[in-house]
Amino acid sequence: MIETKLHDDVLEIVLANAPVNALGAGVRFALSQAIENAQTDVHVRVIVIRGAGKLFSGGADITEFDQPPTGCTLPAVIDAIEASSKPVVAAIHGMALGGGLEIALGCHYRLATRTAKLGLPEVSLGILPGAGGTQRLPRLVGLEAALDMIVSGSPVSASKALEIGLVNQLIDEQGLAANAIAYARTIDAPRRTRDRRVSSDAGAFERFAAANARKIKDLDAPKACIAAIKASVDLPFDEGQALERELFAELVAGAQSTALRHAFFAERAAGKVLGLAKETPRRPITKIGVIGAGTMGGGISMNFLSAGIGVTIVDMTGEALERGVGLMRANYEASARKGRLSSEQVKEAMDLLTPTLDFDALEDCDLIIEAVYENMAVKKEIFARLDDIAKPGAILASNTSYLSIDEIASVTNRPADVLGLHFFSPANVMKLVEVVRGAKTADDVLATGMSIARTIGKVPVVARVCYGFIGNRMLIPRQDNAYAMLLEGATPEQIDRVHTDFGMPMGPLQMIDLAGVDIGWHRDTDRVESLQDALCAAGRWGQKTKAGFYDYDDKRKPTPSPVVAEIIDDFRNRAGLKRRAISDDEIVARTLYTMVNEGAKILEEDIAQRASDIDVVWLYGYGWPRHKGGPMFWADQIGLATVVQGLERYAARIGEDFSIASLLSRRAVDGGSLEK
Ligand code: T1G
Repeated sequence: MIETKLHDDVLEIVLANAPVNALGAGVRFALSQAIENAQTDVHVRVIVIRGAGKLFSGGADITEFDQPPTGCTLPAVIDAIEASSKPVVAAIHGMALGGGLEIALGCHYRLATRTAKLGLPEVSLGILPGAGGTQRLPRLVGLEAALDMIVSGSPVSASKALEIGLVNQLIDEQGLAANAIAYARTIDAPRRTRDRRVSSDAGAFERFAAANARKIKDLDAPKACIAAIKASVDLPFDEGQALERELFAELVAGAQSTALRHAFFAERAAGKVLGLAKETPRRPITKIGVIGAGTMGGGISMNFLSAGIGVTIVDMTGEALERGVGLMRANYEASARKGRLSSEQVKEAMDLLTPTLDFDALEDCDLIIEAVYENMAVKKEIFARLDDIAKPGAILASNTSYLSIDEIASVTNRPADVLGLHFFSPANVMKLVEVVRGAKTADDVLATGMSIARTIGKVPVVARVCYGFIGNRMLIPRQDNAYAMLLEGATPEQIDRVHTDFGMPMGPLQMIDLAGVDIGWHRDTDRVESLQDALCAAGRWGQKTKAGFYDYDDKRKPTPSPVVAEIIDDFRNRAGLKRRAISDDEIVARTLYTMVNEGAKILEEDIAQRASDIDVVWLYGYGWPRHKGGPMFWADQIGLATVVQGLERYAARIGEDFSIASLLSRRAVDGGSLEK
C-alpha cells in the first residue's frame, strides 16, 4: 500500500497501490501510521511523499463511495500531514488528481515534474473535492484559479501550477526521488496552507457564475463547488471544511453523482471484450488507407494524422480528393485559430497525408477503412478489389453505419481480416467508435480495432452485426415515432423540446436536419409517399439546404417553418388522419422508452456485450446527458416497470409489429436491472 525509506534524515513515503495509487482504506491507514510514527522518530527531520509507477495518485478510491466509510477518512489523514511538526514535501509526477492533489495541498511544499498534470476532477463525478481541496486550493492559488480548476474539473500543467502558486518548484523526472530529497534537505519548517488567507475578491463569484451559468444550470455539483469555495473566504478553515464534507455527503448520495460514476466505470468496462484474452496480439498499424474523401473519410483520416499516423486517402476524382483534403486543412486551421493546435502541428499532420486516385497505392497499408456512401453493392465492389491488392494481414474495415459486415466480408477471401469501424459524424470530433465484429472476424483483428481506436483517442464499443448495430438501431424506433407523431398532431418543436429539456443536445427532428433529411431518400421528386419524400421533394434536405424540418439562418439557428406545418397538414389530410393533442409523456414513451426497449433487444440478441456498453454508445455517440448515465442506466433509475407501463399504454400507436423486449418485461417484474 505504501513503502517507506529513510535517506539520512529524510523519510521517503511512496504511495504504492497499482494501477493509479487510489487512496483506498489500506493506503489511508498506512499513510496515517507513517506520518504519526515520523513525528516521534528522532532520525526523521523532513518527509517526502511521492507515487509509485506512472503517477502520484488518481485520487480517492471511487469504488468505495457506495460502501459505508471504513477506517480513517482522507480529510483526517491530510489534516495529520498538515499538522506534522516536520516539514512534508509532495513530489508529483504523472498526475495528481482529486484526493491525490488534496494530499499534496496538505503537504507544506509541492514539487512537480515538467510533464505532470494536477487537477481536481471531482465535479465530473458529480461530487466536489471532499478532502479539503475547496478550502486549501483558494488559499494557495486565489479565487479565480481555484474556481476555474474546481468547477471545470480540468487539470493544469505543471508550468501553470508553478505560475499560479500551486507548486513551489519544477523538478526533473529523471531521478525524481533524489531531486525531491535534495529539495527537502533545504527545507527547515512546515508551512501550513490552512493558515493562509484567501484574497477575497468578492466580484470573482459573480463574474464566474455569470460566465458559466448555461454550462452548469442543470448540474448540482458545480453549484456546491462554488458554495464550498465561498466558505473558504467567509468561514474559518475548520468550519469551511465541515461545510465541504456536508456538501460532499449530499452530492455523493445523489442521482447525478451515481450516474456520473456509472459513466466513468462504464467507459472502462466497454474496453474489455468478453472472451478476448488480454494477451491477444495486436497487428502493427503504421500506415492507414482511407477510401472516400468525403466528410466521413476526411474526419476519419484526421484522427490518424493527429496521432502521427500516415494516411493514404483515395477517391474516384481529383475534384473529390481536392475538396476532401481542403476540408481537412480548413478544419485543422480552424483549430489553430482557436489555439488548440500550432501551425507546425497542422503542417505535421497534413504532411502525413497522401491523397491519390490510385487505388493500388493502398497495397502497403496495414489498416484500410472504406468510407463511401451507404450502398452495399458499392461496398462489395470495393472490398472485392481490396482483396486483390491489400497485403496479406492487412485489416479491412468498413465505416458503414447500418450494413452487414458479414455480407461485405463474404466477397473477400479473408473474412477474418474484416470488421466494422463505425465512426460518428463529425468523425474527427465524436469520441465513439462502434467496433463491429463479424461472424468471422479474427480475435487479433478485433483486439487491434479496439486498441487503434484508443490510440486515436476514441472510446471503442464492441457490437455484433445487425442493422444499425447499437446506436443507430436504437434511433430507428425513435425516428419512426417522431415522424408518426408529426402526422398525428405533434409539432417538430414540441418533440424536440421534450428531448432538449431532457438534456439531449438536440431533438430527433433537429438531428435529422443535421444528418440530412435526404439520407436514404429515393431521389424521385414525383414519388411522394412519406413525409420525408414530401420534404425532400420540396428541396428541404436539412441544414445543408438551410431548410428541413426547420428554417436555418447563416448561423444554422433553427426556426419553426410554416411551410413544414403546411406540408404536414397536407400529408395528414391525405392520410385521412385527424389531428390530436399529443402529451409530452407520450413523446417520452414513444421516443425514449422505445429506445430503451430496442436496447434491451440488442442485449438479448448479444449484439452488445452489456447494458453499460449501450450507455457508452449514447454518451459518446449522441450526447446523452452524462449526469443521466445513459439510456439503460436511466431506465433502471426511473424503474423498468414505469418504462413497460409507458410502452404498454402507447403500444397500439407505436405500431402493430411493436413488441416489448422479454428481457425488459422480465426485469420489470422481478425488479432486476438491465445491467447484465
Ligand atoms: N478509484 C478507483 N479506481 C480507479 C480510479 C479511482 N480514483 N481511477 C482509475 N481507476 C481504475 C479504473 O477504473 C481502471 O480499472 C484502472 O484504474 C485504470 O484506470 C476525496 C472524492 C488516473 C487519469 O476522478 O481519470 O478523489 O478497468 O483505465 O487511462 O476529493 O484513471 O483496469 O479495472 O482510467 O491510465 C477523483 C479518475 C476521485 C480520477 C489514469 N479522481 N481516474 O488513466 O487508466 S474522487 C478521478 C482517471 C476524489 C476526493 C475525491 C484515470 C487516470 P480497470 P484507467 P488511465
